[in-house]
Amino acid sequence: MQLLGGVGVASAVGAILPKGVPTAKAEKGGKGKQSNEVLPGQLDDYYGFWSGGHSGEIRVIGVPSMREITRIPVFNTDVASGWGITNESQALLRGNACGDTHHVHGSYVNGTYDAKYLFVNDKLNNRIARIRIDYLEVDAILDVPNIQGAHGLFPQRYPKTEWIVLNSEFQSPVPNDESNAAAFTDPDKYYGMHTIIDAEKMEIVCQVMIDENCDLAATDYKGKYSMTTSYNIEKGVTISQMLASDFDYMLVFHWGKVRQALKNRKYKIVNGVKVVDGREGHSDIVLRIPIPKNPHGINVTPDGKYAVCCGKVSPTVTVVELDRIDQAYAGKIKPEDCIVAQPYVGLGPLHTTFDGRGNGITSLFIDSTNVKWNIQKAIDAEKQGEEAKKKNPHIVDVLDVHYQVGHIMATMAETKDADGKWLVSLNKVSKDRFLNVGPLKGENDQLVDISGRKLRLVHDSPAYLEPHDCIMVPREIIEPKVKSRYDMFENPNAVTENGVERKGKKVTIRMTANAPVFGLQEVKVKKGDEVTLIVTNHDEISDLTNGVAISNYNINFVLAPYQTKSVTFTADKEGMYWIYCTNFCHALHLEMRMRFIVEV
Ligand code: RUQ
Ligand code: CA
Repeated sequence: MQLLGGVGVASAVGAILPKGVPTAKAEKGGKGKQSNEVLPGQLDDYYGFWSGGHSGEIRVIGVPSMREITRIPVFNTDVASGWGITNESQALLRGNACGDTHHVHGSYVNGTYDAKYLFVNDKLNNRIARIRIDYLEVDAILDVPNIQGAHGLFPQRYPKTEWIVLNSEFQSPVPNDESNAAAFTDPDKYYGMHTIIDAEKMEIVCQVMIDENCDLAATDYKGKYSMTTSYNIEKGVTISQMLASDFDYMLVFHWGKVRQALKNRKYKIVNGVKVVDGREGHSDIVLRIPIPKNPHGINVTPDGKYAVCCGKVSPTVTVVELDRIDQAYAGKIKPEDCIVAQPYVGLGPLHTTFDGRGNGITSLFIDSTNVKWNIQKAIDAEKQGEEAKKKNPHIVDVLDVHYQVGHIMATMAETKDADGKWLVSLNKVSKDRFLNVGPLKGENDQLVDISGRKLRLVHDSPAYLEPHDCIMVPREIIEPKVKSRYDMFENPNAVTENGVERKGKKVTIRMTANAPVFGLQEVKVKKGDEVTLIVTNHDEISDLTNGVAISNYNINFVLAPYQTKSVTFTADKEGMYWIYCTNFCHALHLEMRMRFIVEV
C-alpha cells in the first residue's frame, strides 16, 4: 500500500551500509577524544538515572565512570534500605511487592530539567511514581485504572511540567470488571489509553481512549502536543495479528482539544476517571500519521522541530515535522504530509537520541549497532528522490555494540540543551563481554564518546537485570538540589523524646537513634500486642546511617541523618529479642543494641 504521498516508502530493505566508512564530512564541535577515567576522589560530570526494569527500581550511575553510586527503591522491596518494610513505604506501595520500571524522566522548565522531580512508570502494576530530587526518594505513587502495560511516559517540557502522559501498551477492556464481562473475550472492545496526569497533585487529569495501543511517549517543546507510537492498530491479540497491517500510526494528542473536551464535559467517568473519546470518527483530538510497521521509539529533536519514530520492523526512521501538525489537524494537508524524511538506518531500529549538532543516533536491535545520521541530509535526500536516498548520504558513522541494543541515550538529549558529549547504549545481551556468571547473565551498558564525528566505544559496564532507559544530567544541575540530611520536622512523627505508650493492645515505641546508642535500652511488651516502633536518627553528621533490625521478627530498615521511619507488627513470638543496628555506624557499632522483651 502506498502510504506516503510524495515521500518514498521504505525501499532500502536489505541494502548494506558500508560499516565504519563514514560518508559525511567532518562536523564542527567536539574533539572526539574524551576520557572516562575518574580518578579516586574525583567526581563524575553527570548524574545518570537508570530505570531498573523488572527489578522495579531506579539506579544512580556516575557518568562517565559508569560507577553505580546508589539505587532508589521504587516499586520493589529493598531490604538494604527497608523500602517495602516500613509503614511509610508500605503506604505508598499499597500491598504491591514488585514493579517494572522502563522510563525515567525529569521534570522540566522551559525545555530543560529543573531538578525537582523524576518520574517513572510501572508497566507491571500500572502505576507512576514520583521521586523528589532533594532526597532522591519516592514521595508519591499513583495507581492508574483502566489500563494495562503502562509503558511510555513523558513529562510536559514547556513551559513547565504540569502534565505527564502515560501510555497503555496493552489494549484491554474498559472497564475491566463484571459490569463489562462480555468484553473480556472480545478484542474489538479492548482499548488503548493515553493517560494525562497532574505532576504536582499526582492525580489523573483524564484519559484519552483510542482503539490503537500506545507504546512510547513524547511531548513537544511548545506545550501543544503529546505523541505516541502505536504498533497494534490491528487490535490483534497474537503476534501475527499485530503484524497484519503494512503500516501503523504515530498518534498526536492535541492538548488544546483535550482541554476543550474537559471544559465541555465531553467525557464519561470510568473508575473515577474522566475518559475522553479519542477514537477515529468520535472526536478530532487525535491525529493519526501512518508510518511503517510496528514502530517503537519516538523522540523529539532538541530544537523541537522533528519527532523521530523508529521503524522496528521497518529498517527506517520516520521524521515528522511538528510545525506541520496544526495544518494536518486543520485538514489543510494530509497527516502523512507531516513526514519529511524516511531514511534507511539498518535492521531493527528502536530508539533515537541526539547530539545537539543536528545528528540523530539510532539503536538497531537486530544489527547490534548504533547508527549516527544527519537529520538535514536525510530531509534533503528525501526531496531529491529515490536515487539520492539510495546512496544513504545521511549516514555519518556506524558503531558495533555488544549486543542487541534497546534504548540509547545521549547526555541531555531529551532537553533543548543536548550537549553531544556521551552516549550510553543499553544492550540487552552481554554474552561474552564479562566473566561468565552462569545461565542468567546481566546486560551491557556501553559508554560511547560522541564528541567527535565518529562514535567511539569507551567502556563496557555490566548491569543487573534490567535497565531499559536512562537520562544523564550535568552534575551542576542536580548536585545543588540534593540534601545530605532530612529536614527532621518535615515528618510529623519525628521522635524527640523516648517513650513507650500503651492503648489497650496497641503499643507505640518512640525512640531515637544516635550512634552508638538507641534512646531506649529495653522495651517490654505482651505477646499478641500490636507494636508500632517509630525511630528518628538524631545524627546530623552527613552519611551517618543507623540501622534498626529486630532479631527473628523479619524487620529491617535504615535511617539517614534526621530521618524518621516506623514499622507496625504483632509481637507474636515470646522471648527476648535483640534490636540491633545493621549499618556500621561507629567504633561501638556492635554494642549498639537493645532488648525487646515479649512477655507471656
Ligand atoms: S521501551 S520495552 Cu523503553 Cu524500548 Cu520499554
Ligand atoms: Ca501492527
